[in-house]
Amino acid sequence: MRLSRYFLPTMKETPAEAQIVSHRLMLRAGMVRQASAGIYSWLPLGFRVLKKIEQIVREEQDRAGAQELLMPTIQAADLWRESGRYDDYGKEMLRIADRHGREMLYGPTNEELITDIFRASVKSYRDLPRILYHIQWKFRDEVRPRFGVMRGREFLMKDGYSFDLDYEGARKSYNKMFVSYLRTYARLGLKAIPMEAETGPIGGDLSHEFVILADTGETEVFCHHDLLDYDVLAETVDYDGDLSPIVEFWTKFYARTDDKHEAAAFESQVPEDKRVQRRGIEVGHIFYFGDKYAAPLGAIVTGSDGSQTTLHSGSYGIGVSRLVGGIIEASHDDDGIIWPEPVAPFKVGLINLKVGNEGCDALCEELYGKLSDAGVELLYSDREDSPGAKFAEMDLIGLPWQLVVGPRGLKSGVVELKSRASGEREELSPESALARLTG
Ligand code: 5CA
Repeated sequence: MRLSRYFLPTMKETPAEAQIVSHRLMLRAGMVRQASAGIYSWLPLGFRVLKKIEQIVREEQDRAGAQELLMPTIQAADLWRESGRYDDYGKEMLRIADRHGREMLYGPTNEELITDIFRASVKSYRDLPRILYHIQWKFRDEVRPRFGVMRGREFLMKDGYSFDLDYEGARKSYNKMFVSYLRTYARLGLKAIPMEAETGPIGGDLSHEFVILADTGETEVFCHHDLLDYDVLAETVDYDGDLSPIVEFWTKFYARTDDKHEAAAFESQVPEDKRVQRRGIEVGHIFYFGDKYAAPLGAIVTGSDGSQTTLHSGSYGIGVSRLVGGIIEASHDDDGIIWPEPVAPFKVGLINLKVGNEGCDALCEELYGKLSDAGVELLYSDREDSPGAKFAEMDLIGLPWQLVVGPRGLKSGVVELKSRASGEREELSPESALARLTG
């Protein structure tokens, strides 16, 4: 993509309304624009990141055996009356009437709707277990939407739902999601720690929040430092095997959010030099809630012995749009964003320091063509701005690699390759730079 044609409305000034760094950088880097309080438009650069995150989430859900579907954003109030949550949800639920005066709502979550789909079509234990998920916009009329996409009113969530015949089966599904979440966040370049947590309006008695550490996080968290040192992706996972050892490993350490924290237990279970007390961002939350929805909605199947059994379920959420802000909170410097490569909107920023110089233009065109042909996603800074402005813009939008072509290097046959994360610069021949970026 050529910058001269790209819609990238970056801002030099720091927007006054943004209180935290990720919100400031998302506005400055032209990733989002506020449409109204807690509701955002995703501009091309931000949308690319959102899609990358979504795709990694999808791949790890699929790998764990979950199946994607798509449920609507608008739901019927009557279904929520069956579970009793229509009244319980209070003002956080956006309630709408259609032209016939029928009560509808913009879904804050989907336990009722998925249970409705399930009860209508699944009648036998033979059709179990199943884990279904979708990636869909939610609306919660938060009292205090803030911090940009971190606490929005409209936000993108991956929400998955498991259906099993009994507790043992449900526990296996829970473990699959637990392990797949560890992998998902690791692939996003994050260290997310599963923590014992309250279940809130979703309900149930078994629940973990996945939290990344960040000073701007809304929750206070307490955990054992060893949880931060573990390399999740080092081992391959067999989702058909017994996952309980992995879950037991992660849950044997003290890790709790402030709602569940007990100072005495923390001090007795964690040696002083291993105690981590920080703020964190909740990037996912998983719940086992048994028959909380299946019972009132009548999601019943015939068991192998012919008996009628109510389904056991859990739900599993990932804050996809919140993750965009969360990743920036975890990965930035004074100059801007530092995207982990798997979620970067483009891998390379190609910088032509002297647009109009024949040699620079020709080499840039060649590199642009070859990198594009090799499938490398790149943004070509081809406008007649000053070198300083070009570098500042590239640092702000945080692409992992900057490939710099200038008249001085051209004379000695070299280009410069800069890593945004380490700041290291290297002079290379154009061929070696190409090999590096395509290899
Ligand atoms: N039905 C369950 C799981 S599928 C559920 O709704 N869980 S939740 O309420 O914990 O939300 C799941 C995730 O969505 C949270 O962990 C968080 O990362 C994200 N999330 C929740 N509220 C917001 C919000 N207002 N803005 C952005 N992300 C949010």
